[in-house]
Amino acid sequence: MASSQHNKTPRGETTGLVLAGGRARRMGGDDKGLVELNGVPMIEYVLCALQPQVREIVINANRNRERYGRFGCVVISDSQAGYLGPLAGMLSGMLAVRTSWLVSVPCDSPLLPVDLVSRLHTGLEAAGTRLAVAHDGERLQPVFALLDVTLRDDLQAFLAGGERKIDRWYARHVYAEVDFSDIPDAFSNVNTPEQRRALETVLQETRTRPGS
Ligand SMILES: Nc1nc2c(ncn2[C@@H]2O[C@H](COP(=O)(O)OP(=O)(O)OP(=O)(O)O)[C@@H](O)[C@H]2O)c(=O)[nH]1
Ligand SMILES: [Mg+2]
Repeated sequence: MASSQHNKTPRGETTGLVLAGGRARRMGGDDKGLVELNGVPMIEYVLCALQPQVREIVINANRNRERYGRFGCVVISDSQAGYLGPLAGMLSGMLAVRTSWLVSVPCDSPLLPVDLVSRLHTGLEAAGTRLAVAHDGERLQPVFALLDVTLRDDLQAFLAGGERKIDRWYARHVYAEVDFSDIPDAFSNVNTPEQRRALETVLQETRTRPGS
């Protein structure tokens, strides 16, 4: 077990949550985290990039739990059934973790920034907020977020009120928008078979494998 001193660092106090609980309708309903990019499940790229940045990783999946379990992480399903959207996954993560902070990332962004967590923490501390969200220079990337776990009661009440939209929940809070305009491509995500093929080509050209 890591020492208590180590755990007081931002990394030591942050759990990674990989959101893989969606329906992937634009991918024909395939379970996106398990869809392969050049022969490797998409989620493996995300896990390799995130692992050095956090204390532990939780995978949020609503299908194929056994297969996701083979990646060596805790796997949790949404605490509320019905595919209520990414906020449902974030709440499930916040209810499950043992750290003070949760960083959420989607399973379909294999080029995830290797300094995502440190930059989100820096932005959050500078702004003195409980929530920090990535911005790629053009738009907010709402599922790339650092959350203080004490926000869970507010999120639970929001969802219990029938709300679903992530932007509307963020609008209830003061949050830090953290600038990643120097690396906008790091947020490329794979929603369709065409995007999958295009990213496979990029990965081949740059000889990118998980963890490289
Ligand atoms: N836990 C959970 N995660 C979700 C849910 N809906 C979407 N997500 C996640 O939110 C992230 C961004 O969503 P999308 O890229 O639109 O994925 P998706 O909803 O599976 O795909 P589409 O059905 O094609 O929109 C992905 O990591 C999804 O796994 C949900 O109902 N529950
Ligand atoms: Mg997506």
